[in-house]
Amino acid sequence: MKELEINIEEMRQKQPLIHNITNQVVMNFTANGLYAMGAAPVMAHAKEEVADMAQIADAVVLNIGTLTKEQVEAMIIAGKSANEKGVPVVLDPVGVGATKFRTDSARQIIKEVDVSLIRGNAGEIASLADIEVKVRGVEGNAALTPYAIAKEAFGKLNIPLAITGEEDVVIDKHNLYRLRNGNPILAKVTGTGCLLTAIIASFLTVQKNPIKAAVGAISSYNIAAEMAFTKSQLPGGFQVAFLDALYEINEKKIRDGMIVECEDNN
Ligand code: ATP
Ligand code: TZP
Ligand code: MG
Ligand code: MG
Repeated sequence: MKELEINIEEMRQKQPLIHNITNQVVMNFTANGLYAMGAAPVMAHAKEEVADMAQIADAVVLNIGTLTKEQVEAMIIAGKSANEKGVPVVLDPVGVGATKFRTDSARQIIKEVDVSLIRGNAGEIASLADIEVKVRGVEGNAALTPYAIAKEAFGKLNIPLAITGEEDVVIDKHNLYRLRNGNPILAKVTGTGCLLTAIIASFLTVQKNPIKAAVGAISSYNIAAEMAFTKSQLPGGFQVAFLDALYEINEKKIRDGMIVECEDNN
């Protein structure tokens, strides 16, 4: 495989401003995680200001975790405004498949906004693409493998995808990557998926190819999680150690630790 671009140092150099319209559960963790990684967060949700904020940001994150009708409207305003200026937009379809409102809202967003990449768990991505699965709350439980879901969902949505879980699968029309870093404790700390989506957005500000940005971001993130787990194996301590590891992760540690396979997708 050709040497992968990681882009973490360019991202830190740029200190990109990431405009997050995100859920109430993860706002503080997302802001701290972006700072630790080297980006700068701003949370702005009001319909009156999101168009302006999206245009001064380097990337926009739309996360429907605690959505309301007004917030979905704000996301569409922000997304369209970002599109006008070529600012990349990343979607986290939290809980899609659990309720009709979530599914309809996420589908409306991708219809109206040009989204660079969608990051979700297998159940969410499958539900978004109308592949039959059960989603319980914000956790997916799909019978198909993430690999199979990635192929089928990309075929239907035609938007670059990052499906995370024990194995992460990242796909666009040319390539499919399988990534095998991380630690299961990540699923016991709320917001680790949401923060990852925001970190992918920060990598997209320096790497225009969405799936290359996602591969660099996911590997950086999951190797930081492996480092943190050596410091604390309990959810509370892990959360703190993880923020520290995001601050300490570097290109050498990522290249030494990353487990990745790439194949053609055609
Ligand atoms: P869920 O609500 O199902 O937990 P999520 O949106 O929080 O979904 P995850 O799929 O849990 O997102 O992904 C968050 C991070 O945790 C990713 O970096 C992913 O690679 C990692 N991760 C999740 N489960 C595991 C696992 N079993 N082993 C290793 N890493 C994991
Ligand atoms: N409920 C609504 S949003 C949210 C919960 C628990 C946070 C989900 O975070 P993540 O990153 O998908 O685990
Ligand atoms: Mg989670
Ligand atoms: Mg999630």
